[in-house]
Amino acid sequence: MKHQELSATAHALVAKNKGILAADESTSTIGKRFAGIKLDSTAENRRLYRELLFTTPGANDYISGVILYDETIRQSTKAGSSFAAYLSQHGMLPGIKVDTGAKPLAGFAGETITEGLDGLRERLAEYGKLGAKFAKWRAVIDIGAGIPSAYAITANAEGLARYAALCQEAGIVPIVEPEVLMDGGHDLQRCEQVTGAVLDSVFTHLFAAGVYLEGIILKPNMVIPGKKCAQKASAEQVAEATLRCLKRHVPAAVPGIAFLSGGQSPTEATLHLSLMNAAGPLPWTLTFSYGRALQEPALLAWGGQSGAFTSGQQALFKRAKLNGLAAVGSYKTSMESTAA
Ligand code: 5MM
Repeated sequence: MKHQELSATAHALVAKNKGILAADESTSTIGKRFAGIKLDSTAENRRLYRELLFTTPGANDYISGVILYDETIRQSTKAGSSFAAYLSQHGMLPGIKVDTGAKPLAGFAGETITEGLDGLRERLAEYGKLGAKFAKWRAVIDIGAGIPSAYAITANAEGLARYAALCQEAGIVPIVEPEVLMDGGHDLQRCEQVTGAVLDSVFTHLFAAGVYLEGIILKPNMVIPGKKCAQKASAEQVAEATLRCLKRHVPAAVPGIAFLSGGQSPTEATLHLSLMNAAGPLPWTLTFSYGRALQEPALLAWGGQSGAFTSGQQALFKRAKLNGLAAVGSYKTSMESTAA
């Protein structure tokens, strides 16, 4: 029974035309985003901004679920509905980030290990009561001179597998997010090699931990050159390398792959997704689980100004709609100027 529920939730998250809004910025990250629009990061401003996102008219046509942060899942709309209840009532599944962040990995300079396993069983039980149907844990792998080490990859993969098993025990679908960062000067080939090695290790550990693959969502990076790499890749090359890497390393039992945007511009992230979906039949559904690539235009259009609340919502709606089209391979860059 639990397997059926997990699989149903996972499939709902990657329903046709739909993807996930990542709105689980920790207090420190949302503080940096607000600093960019010169807005104080108070609990009320964070609540107001999340209300803007979640109550965007029509967003539920393209957004299947929203990843929340611990503070956010305890907050409510101005009208008094908890965000989790509001999202559920509007056809969007509430999710929760449960890792406690990537911390320096002892003995491995420049590498991190994602923490948050202590007390996770109890926290998942509480989040379940608060309405969470899925969860997210992000492991971070950096590419640089001599890194990533085999140990950092293994340790992070094991963390993801232990988290995923605990989620499924609680009836919560785990989003498994191993992010290979696009910082640095590495080229496309190096990103493909590291992403492949990371995915191999992740699935080896998920299998060893007995995780039910039909009841997870994978949230990977796309295969893309580092920001400082002189050799740029075309959108077609990114799509081709990403698909090749995923086909080689992700079992067909996984129902859906929902990409992170990782610092790509909103339009790049949409185009890459659409090209992959236009490339033909795939073993899994490919969609988005974007944070910045969905939110950036909305945050800028709002700018913390009460008179611009609707403009912020329109900007989010536009990105949600275009990514919804990309999730079925129907996005064209010309739609950027015509989409409402
Ligand atoms: C929304 O950002 C998430 C939270 O990050 P912090 O724990 O650092 O505050 C982040 O995990 C996000 O869900 C993923 O990286 C995808 O977001 P992007 O912006 O890369 O699409």
